[in-house]
Amino acid sequence: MKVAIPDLALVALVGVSGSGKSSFADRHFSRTEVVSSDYCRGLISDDENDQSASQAAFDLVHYIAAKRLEAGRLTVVDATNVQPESRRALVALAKKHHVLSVAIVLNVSTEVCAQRNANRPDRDFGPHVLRNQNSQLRRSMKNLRREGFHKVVFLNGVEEIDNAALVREPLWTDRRSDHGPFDIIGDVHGCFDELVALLRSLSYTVDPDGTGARHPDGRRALFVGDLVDRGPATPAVLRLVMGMVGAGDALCIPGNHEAKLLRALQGRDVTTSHGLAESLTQLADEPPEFAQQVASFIDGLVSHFVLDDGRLVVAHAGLRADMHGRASAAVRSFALYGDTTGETDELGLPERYPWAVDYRGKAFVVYGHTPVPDPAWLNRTICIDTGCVFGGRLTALRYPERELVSVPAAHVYWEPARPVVTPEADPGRDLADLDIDDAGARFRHHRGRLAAPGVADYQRLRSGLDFGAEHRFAYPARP
Ligand SMILES: [Mn+2]
Repeated sequence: MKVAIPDLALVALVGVSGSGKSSFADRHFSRTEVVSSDYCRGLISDDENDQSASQAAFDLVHYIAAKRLEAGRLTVVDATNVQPESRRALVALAKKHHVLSVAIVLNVSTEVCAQRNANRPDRDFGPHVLRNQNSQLRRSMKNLRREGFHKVVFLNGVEEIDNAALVREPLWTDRRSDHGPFDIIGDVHGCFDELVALLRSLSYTVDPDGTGARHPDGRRALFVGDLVDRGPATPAVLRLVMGMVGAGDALCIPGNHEAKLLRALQGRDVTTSHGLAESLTQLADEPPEFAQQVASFIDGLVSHFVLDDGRLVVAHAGLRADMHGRASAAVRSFALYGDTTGETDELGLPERYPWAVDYRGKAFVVYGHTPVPDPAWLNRTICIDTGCVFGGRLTALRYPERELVSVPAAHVYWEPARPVVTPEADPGRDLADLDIDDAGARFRHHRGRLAAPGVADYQRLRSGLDFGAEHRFAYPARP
């Protein structure tokens, strides 16, 4: 039986004493990947069977597992895990470190387990222990999926356990082996003419029917999401991008506008503000199967990509370093919507933390989502949404060259809800809250020059961030 597990995950083995967890772990994982409660009990009390050391042993199991997950290492917890509380702690640990959780149940008859334990002098506990574990396991098996494990695998009987073949699969976000080169394209928002112009200026040949485009040197476009809404030609943009992705000429990640369009196409109840109504109207003029194709295209998009040996991360709204290549609802939410404060401002727009100011990761993070007048590198991050639909420009970042290429918008297709706000116009906000000296020490320009930051840099940053039609950044004082 083939069992696929993600190559970054917290794996909980679940089974009673004598079900063969440790030998299963030995066969399928390296010694350092397995954190065993017995072993940790021994580390603490010099006796792997000293039940009085169990609490301390599990503290240690969780501590080691946490350190491994933090480091991005697959971690297997070899313990009975037949009690809901013990599993709850593991699911929480996986969630905290944004990794997937897998439960592998070794379901072996009590007789076999009792027999195996009888052959081991160190396991001289009474039959009631095994009976208790077994009844806990029976009850557990029904609930595992509801407990929050991403994947639950049942191996029933000795034969199935012995014949299991584990296959490690990379996460969908993991494109580290893909080295590009890429032309990373910012928020298009239905601006088809500008997209075609940008692709041509990047030397792509665009098919006359608008169903594909390719680069003579095999470069690929990489769309940062928000292809749709507000602009005049959302279906045409989708047709071209879907064609390019299908032919291997482009990659695409989703933006918040795709996520909402998908919910609308699925018949869910959504408000049609921020340009969604325009997309739905335009899609209504297309053949019905096109909307279906769009829905399945969006549904298949992965929250973000880690590329080029981990040197490049692309996410619609950016991504904190500790979330790169990870998988959780929080990662997806950050990648699509950014780091929201949970507050809204006087226009009912979400307030956001300027995560890039605090970014200290090694990977370049390229993102869109928050329109800026001029893309600028900040701590190895760059926003390339230059507000085309608001009459700005459509911008691409060529990677690895890190050159910016832009085409101007032909029109103002959508009035921004919020005008450009400069610090002078908003004196109530104290730039000192940004801790300029600290953040500024890492303020780099893309030509590799370490620039001394000045208020001007932050004015540019601020005015850019405040240009967004639906976004506003909060500048909380640092603790
Ligand atoms: Mn967006």
